[in-house]
Amino acid sequence: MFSNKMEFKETFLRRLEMTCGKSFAESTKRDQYDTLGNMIREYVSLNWIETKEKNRVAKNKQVYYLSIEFLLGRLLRHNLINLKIDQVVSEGLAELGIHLDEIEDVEVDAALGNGGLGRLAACFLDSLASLNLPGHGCGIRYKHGLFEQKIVDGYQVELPEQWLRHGHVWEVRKADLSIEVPFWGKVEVSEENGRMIFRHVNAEMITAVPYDMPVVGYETETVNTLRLWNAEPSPYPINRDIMQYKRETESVSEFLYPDDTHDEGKILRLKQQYFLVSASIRSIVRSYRKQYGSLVDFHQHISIHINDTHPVLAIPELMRILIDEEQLSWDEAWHITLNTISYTNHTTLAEALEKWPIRIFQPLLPRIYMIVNEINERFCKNLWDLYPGDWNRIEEMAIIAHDQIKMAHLALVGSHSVNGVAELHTEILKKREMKNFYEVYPEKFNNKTNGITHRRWLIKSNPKLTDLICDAIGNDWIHKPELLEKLEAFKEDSVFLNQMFLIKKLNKELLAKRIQDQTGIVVDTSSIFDIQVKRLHAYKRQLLNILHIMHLYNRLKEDSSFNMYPRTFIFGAKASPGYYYAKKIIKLINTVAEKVNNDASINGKLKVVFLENYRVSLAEDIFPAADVSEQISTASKEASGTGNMKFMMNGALTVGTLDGANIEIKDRVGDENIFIFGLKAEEVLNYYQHGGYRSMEYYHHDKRIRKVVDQLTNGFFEGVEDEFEAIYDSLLMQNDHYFVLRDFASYIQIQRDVDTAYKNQQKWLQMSLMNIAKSGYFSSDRTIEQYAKEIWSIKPVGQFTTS
Ligand code: GL9
Repeated sequence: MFSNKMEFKETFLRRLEMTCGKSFAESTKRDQYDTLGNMIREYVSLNWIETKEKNRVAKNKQVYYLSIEFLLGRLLRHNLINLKIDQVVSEGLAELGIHLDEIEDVEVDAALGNGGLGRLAACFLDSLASLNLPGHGCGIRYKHGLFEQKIVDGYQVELPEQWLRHGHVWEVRKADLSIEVPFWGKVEVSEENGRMIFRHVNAEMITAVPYDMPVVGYETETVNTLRLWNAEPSPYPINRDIMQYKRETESVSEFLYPDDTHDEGKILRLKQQYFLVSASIRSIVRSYRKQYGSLVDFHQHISIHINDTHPVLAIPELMRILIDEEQLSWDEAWHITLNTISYTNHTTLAEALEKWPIRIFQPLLPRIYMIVNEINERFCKNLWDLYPGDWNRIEEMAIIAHDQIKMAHLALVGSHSVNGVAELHTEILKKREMKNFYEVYPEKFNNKTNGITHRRWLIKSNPKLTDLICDAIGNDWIHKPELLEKLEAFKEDSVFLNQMFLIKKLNKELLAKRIQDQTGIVVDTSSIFDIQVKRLHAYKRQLLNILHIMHLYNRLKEDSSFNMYPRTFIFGAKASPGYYYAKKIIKLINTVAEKVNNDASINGKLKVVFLENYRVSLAEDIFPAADVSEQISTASKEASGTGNMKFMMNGALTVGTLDGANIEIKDRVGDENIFIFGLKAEEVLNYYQHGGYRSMEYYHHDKRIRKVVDQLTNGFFEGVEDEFEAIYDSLLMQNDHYFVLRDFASYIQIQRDVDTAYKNQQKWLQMSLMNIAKSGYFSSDRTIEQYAKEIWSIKPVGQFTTS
């Protein structure tokens, strides 16, 4: 399409006129973005076709990653970088008087996910393609992704997100590959030639239309596929009010995670799950049959991974196809299914464990229910053989009990591999949460510590640091991120350290500008940028952070000689719309910010910023500018965390508890390059099990705690005296479930250590360097290589690197 800058410019201008019907001079930024995006998508289409063909001819085993969320963010620059044409394009555009940054800003984030779990899926796709592995994503094309957050008067307000309003240049609609997904109706059972026949009749069909997106690998010809399903009416609905049918149908792919606290919402959520699973598996089976005919060796050529339990109906759906359509026996079908499916658990929080009442499940998915029931009965029989008479254990482990279907149990029984997402998390699954299952199936359990793609989170988001690294150690680390360790050799190199300092400073200036544009707050770029960005949740303890800020403010007010290095505390967080307590924390952060930022008497030593609408594209500006990374969850609660890795890779130092992947970060950088505080997981779990914690004692015995807790309700924040009662109550009346007060003193202390450490600039930069140097392990390339080898048994497709 183009092989140099001249050709690029010519093609771009011609395409712009042809597709927009305007002259270049008349064109808008959006016209330019659309033109460029379409050009790039077409640029990869040959390799896209080629990749599919290569896989088919070589009969490579393929993996399909089923996920209800893919938090992709923007794709233009990411694709340009992976194709290694970002420079040609940006120079070509510059000669036309266009800044690539401005065009990039036209692109709305594809926010088809809530947080860590969805972003992990997006990082995995990038690593699969970049490692030439035959792996594809399957998800839902939500019309509205994660809500847009506005902060109004300190409160979160949610607006529907509209990423498709102007179309999406990266997708290709493939209506001819649509699949009909059946709901409701009933199952007629008959016998023919000695075989049971199951017919799902009177079903209401929803058409799943695939939209394919190319997933471009870095510096390789591999282009994998992300297939997102759109729900549309089937052509001929019978006996239905057409408008109502259309509305009901389209609602299946309308919103990411609709409210599931009511039965109505529940039905929709379950519909989404089966819709994703059925469309994906049937399209996999369709192309498999085309190539191989019979399904008896399916598991030899196909691996299906379920990202948490949301797609767990993949198990009964595959059973259904193998038994009802392929006419295999139960045992044959079970063998294939078990060996095809693998499962990742992403949390041990009880409220996240999915359970479906039979009264909802059975009428909506009658045949699938029968199969789940049979899986359960066979499983319970096996348990009976293993633990004769142990009713309690069997009841606890059953897939169906007390009129509910437990999705995690189905996943544990119906897959050959179950993994946690960090070492501690996997240990907690084995020793506690899934102890009974670990006893029955020890061989299924394994750990795969999460990772992040260094291509987006370092190369794309921090180009200056990337250049510095390349100048120092060459480019090999891009393909083998563990080679970042070579940076250790620069620990005593003051020129190098000074360059790191200058780059951090520049990145802080960029963020400061953004903060000022967005909030009007002016921040001091020589202050410590101390950042906590993640979903808002009680267990993540943004509350601990803000109470500590209140404490610092009190110290500054009480004692004019209190010596602290100036700090800018930055927050970004969305609260689930129905999560009352989390929303109160957002209001508290904004209330503290208002008070602190407007108090001239503290000489700007303390600033608090809440950045609204935290999302992937904003995150890309935040991580490179951080000095301190807040990873302060109650130990045992954060399964892994991935923001912790993004901060580390950009040279921020972690203030963290021994939770999730923080532990593995500490193991790699060493105790001297991280700030660890607070209760350990064992201690937290012992408190939960045996009691012994009384938050009130900490309140009474530590006047620093008493002061900040009292300030929540004593009029310290004028005009909002009643606002924070729920927070006050959670800390004292409800005995502080997340140990905020228990960890408070140790948090104050570690933050003093941070203050001291930062004052020694050379030392700080060395610590920062060690974090970057040790971050290679946390590339999702390492994670994906482990999945590929240890779970999926897939191999790279013939290496055909272009350069
Ligand atoms: C999560 C865990 O809470 C995180 O600790 C983990 O890093 C990610 C990815 O494995 O998964 N599980 C989970 O349900 N979410 C996670 O972030 N939640 C969201 O994605 C909103």
